[in-house]
Amino acid sequence: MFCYQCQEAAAGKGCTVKGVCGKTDDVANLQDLLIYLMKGVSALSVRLHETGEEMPEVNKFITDGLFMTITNANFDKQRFVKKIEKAFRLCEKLRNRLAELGVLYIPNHCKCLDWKTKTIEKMEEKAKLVGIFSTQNEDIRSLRELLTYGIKGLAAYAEHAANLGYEDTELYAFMQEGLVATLNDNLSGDELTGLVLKCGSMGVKVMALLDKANTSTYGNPEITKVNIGVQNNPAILISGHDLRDLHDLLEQTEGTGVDVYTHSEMLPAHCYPTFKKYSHFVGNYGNAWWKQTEEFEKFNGVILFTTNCLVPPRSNATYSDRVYTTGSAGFAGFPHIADRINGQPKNFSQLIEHAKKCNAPTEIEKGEIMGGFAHAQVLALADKVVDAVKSGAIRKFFVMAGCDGRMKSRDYYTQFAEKLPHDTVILTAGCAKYRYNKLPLGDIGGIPRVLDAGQCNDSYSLVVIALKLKEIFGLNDVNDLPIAYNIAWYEQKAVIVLLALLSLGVKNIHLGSTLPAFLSPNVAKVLVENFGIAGITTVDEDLKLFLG
Ligand code: FSO
Ligand code: SF4
Repeated sequence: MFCYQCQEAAAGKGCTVKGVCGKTDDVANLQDLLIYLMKGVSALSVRLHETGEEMPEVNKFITDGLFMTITNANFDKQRFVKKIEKAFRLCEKLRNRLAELGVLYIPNHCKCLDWKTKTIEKMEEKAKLVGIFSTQNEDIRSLRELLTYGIKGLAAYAEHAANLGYEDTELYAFMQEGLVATLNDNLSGDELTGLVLKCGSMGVKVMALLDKANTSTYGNPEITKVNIGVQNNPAILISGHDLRDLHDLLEQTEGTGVDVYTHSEMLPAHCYPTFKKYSHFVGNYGNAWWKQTEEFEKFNGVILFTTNCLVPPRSNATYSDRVYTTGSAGFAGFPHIADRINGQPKNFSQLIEHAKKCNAPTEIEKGEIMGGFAHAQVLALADKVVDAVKSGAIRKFFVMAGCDGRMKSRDYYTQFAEKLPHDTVILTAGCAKYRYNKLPLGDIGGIPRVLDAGQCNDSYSLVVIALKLKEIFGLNDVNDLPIAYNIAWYEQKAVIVLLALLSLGVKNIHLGSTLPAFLSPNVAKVLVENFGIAGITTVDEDLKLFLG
């Protein structure tokens, strides 16, 4: 195996024996094979689009297949085998339809279109030949992978929006065209860079679509204090990002005596008006994803993963028989709740019956944290915020959105937040917030010093806020605002968020805790020269730099 798609890539280079994330060699290879086959399916599908037709089944397959290969989403070998078999069937179906339409020539014809097998052994053999190193040139490889990872992030957000009935065929078309572009040996580095930037603008589109899906369905997030203690009922802990799954679960647990808590990235759900109505939706349990192995032991109840970040349980874990997955998430041995059929709710009855037999959660902390500062809520407070900036009460905003991770070096973000001067405000989104959202950082004239917009996809909210402030202050350039960007990344959804910010012209973003291993020195140089992207150093040095 070779994988370097996330921030934890072994030794800052890539995982070769087993993923630091826990992904095994065979699963990593099958993920490579699936990506390879999805390029073939996409080549056929793009050709079909040219005739004015499309197959919704293919859009769903590509979106879901990409999402399943994101870091920490799916570790279940059998699910990848099934997906690979589905790729063969879809190739067949697309070829037949194209033949009916008289289309025989497929540009960028991928060798994967000529390869097929029925055995897992042959899949495993083939997988070893189609990984990242099948592109020889280091810079082209880097750009192809950067594009692929951006598209994976895009797919994740598109899937959440689609689950709520919001779709945009342009996004599906771009995912497929982007995958096909990675097969094209005639594309120059500049052309691939152009596609990477286009991927960023698609990122803005998908986040806007998901924002519309979430807020039209569940209302605009409101300032909310979220309980982090526990109650006495047995409970289900829901993790991941999918709000439709949460909604189905809340509906089905109502009146059963089973409480529902959020974990990690599901925390912001408490701020949506629709979800606030459920009295058994009682709070958030624990912290960012990587603390789950410790926290799930104490939760005592049933755990449901709707997406990443799933950490394989230790061999002596006591909670392994209480975990379920659904959607793109998967882990061999954890029961998987099937997809919804024709938009009908998923069936969570198995989890609910299981939860009833469990003990109530053990309290690990007490108190409340505040959230709900998505764009509508912040813009409702715009006058207050603008006055605070004009009077000098707020000197600078720090966008510290992104992801958390288990590396010790991530303490940087806690210390950075602690050492920020009292006339600064942190704008956050994503699980990065857990590094400082429980610190007593206070407020500035009633404006909390940590404004949490929500999940990583709600970084879109931060963009809306920045653009509105630019307008209010009559500036021509978003980079003239008193906003600094000190972003923490971990996996591929953070890649699409970063590309989206670049496509909006945001410059001088600092990215940590380390720069991506998949950036070749030349590609990194392009990002530094054109966008001022930089890494992080020490808290004190960076504070000096940011505060000028
Ligand atoms: Fe975090 Fe995981 Fe939301 Fe990611 S829980 S790391 S960028 O999946 O998606 O922020
Ligand atoms: Fe390594 Fe990250 Fe790939 Fe997992 S996803 S194998 S940790 S680079």
